[in-house]
Amino acid sequence: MVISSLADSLVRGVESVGDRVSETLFEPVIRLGVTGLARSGKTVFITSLVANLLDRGRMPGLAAQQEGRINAAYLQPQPDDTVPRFDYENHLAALTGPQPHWPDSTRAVSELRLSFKARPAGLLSGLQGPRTIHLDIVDYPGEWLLDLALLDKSYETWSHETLGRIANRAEAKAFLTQARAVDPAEGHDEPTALALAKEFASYLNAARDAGFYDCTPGRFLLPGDLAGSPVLTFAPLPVDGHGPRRSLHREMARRYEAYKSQVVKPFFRDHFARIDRQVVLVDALGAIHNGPQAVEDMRRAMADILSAFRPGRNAWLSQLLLGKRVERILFAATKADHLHHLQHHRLTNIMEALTREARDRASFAGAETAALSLASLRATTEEIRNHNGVELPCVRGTLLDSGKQAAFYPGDLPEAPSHLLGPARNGADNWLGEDYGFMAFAPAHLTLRPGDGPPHIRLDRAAQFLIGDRL
Ligand SMILES: Nc1nc2c(ncn2[C@@H]2O[C@H](COP(=O)(O)OP(=O)(O)OP(=O)(O)O)[C@@H](O)[C@H]2O)c(=O)[nH]1
Ligand SMILES: [Mg+2]
Repeated sequence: MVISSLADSLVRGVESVGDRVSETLFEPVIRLGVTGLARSGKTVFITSLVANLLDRGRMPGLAAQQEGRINAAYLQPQPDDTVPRFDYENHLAALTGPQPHWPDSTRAVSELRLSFKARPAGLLSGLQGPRTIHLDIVDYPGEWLLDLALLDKSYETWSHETLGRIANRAEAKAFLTQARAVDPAEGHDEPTALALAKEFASYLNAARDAGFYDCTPGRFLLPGDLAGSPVLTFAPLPVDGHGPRRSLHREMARRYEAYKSQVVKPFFRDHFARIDRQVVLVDALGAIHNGPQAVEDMRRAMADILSAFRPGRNAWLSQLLLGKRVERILFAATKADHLHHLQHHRLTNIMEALTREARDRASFAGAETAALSLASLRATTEEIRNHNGVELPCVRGTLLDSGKQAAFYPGDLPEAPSHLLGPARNGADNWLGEDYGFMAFAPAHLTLRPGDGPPHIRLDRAAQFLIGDRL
């Protein structure tokens, strides 16, 4: 343990000296991390952000653009040769082609480099020519951040906590029955271990689909080329003490440790430790639609995610980061085009309240944080409809399942966020007096003018907060 953290910090030290030299002498690099739980809108966000940074006609909120300082923006080969490239062209073609559709779900880390030629702001502007600034965007699943909590826990503690937390979940029933039927002190045999791991993975998938956020170990959901390998063939078991040699218990504990050192740590070392700016995408409207429990879950997930950015609590991560920290974190509620703009400030208020609570809960100090609501790709138009003498602010779009046009009123979000967050915290089963609908819209047909990116809501403000000060 001591040796590995020393080695890690050495590598990190050498890297950061290199980073610093190239940053000050040559071309500055901003590494922007984009994360969020499954289906929160990461792929659409990155695609539309890049398209709108290349063609900036709809980015008035980006100061460097407004001040006419960006001479050019273009895609370049990314710096990391072993990380898959973010499939920008295909995702953009899906969203803006003749038959617009949402891109497929993506299940791995990926990266894209966008470079700017921009003149510096202020006094230097007239004196210096344009500089090149690189923006490396890294897309990774939010579940991988939640894995950080495993590093502090032994297999026994993790088993105990996990089994306690999932005891009453319908999705976990089959797994729990199977886990109770084995004796962890018995000798290890591979078919038993495999069967347990498989059932646990299907529980995690069902839990994620049901809207639970605490679906770790994260790699069980996105195994990629680790599928079937021993680091993903373990599960929590009702264990006591340390278990006899060669027992199922010992072997499970060994694999859990291997997962930590060979899956979790490399992710933090290779990707996370180099991020300067971070956006956390949250499907807040989806959670509100799913009810108070889902909102409470989302609040906890935000706090847990934030605690990964406050490495003080984790000795290994603090060593790795050596005082370097993410400078800005944006929590963004996605898919705001499901609401008429009259309600947008209410969604933003809810995000702000959630972010504040997450900061308090993680007793977070460090990075600058902000919250806003946005739509990466605006799929609706607005209209006011009269319903029984009441004017309802609606949105209109093409329904995803039937392809028909429909107007939709999602419900009246409260002016005070506490009217939602209070019941959520107090364990209410449903919202009193109000139902919040959710409708899946297809992306709209677009005819883009030259120089314009795809239509969005507040993507320019998100970009200004995340990178505006460095352009
Ligand atoms: N109306 C609307 N829907 C959106 C927007 N962004 C995302 N969506 C919806 O959310 C879904 C998920 O978006 P993705 O960008 O694929 O989400 P993701 O986080 O990359 O999802 P995974 O790769 O599965 O983790 C899309 O298929 C759309 O249905 C938006 O700006 N407006
Ligand atoms: Mg994706």
